[in-house]
Amino acid sequence: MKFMATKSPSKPAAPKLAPPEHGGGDSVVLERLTQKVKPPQMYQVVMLNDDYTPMEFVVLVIQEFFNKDRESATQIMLKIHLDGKGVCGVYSRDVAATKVDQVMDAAHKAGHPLQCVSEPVE
Ligand code: TYC
Repeated sequence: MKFMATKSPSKPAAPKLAPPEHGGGDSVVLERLTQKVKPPQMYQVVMLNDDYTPMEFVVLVIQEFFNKDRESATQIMLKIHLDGKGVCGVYSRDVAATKVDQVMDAAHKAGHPLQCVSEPVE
């Protein structure tokens, strides 16, 4: 089973220009409005602890899919091991979903029960 927290995208931003104003003459004034464009919702990829996946496998997965050096990957793995879960990276929704798929696929192929989810960042 795949776990992915999603949120449907919000409506596109309003038009950037106010309607033209006709002042009686030939001229047309295009008034520029303040844009209200919000940055996209970001998603954190959270890896969960279990009792069976080897630590070395988790370190290699974090290095491979989250572009961490061995030192950082080991620290993240140990945090997950001790706290029950840990953030491996923060990405746009599609990239986060791809990372989850890659991790779950690698774990499944290796026969490990490693679980990974993505969730919106507050
Ligand atoms: N708890 C596992 C063990 O002791 C190691 C582990 C760490 C597993 C992180 C999963 O996401 C994980 N072998």
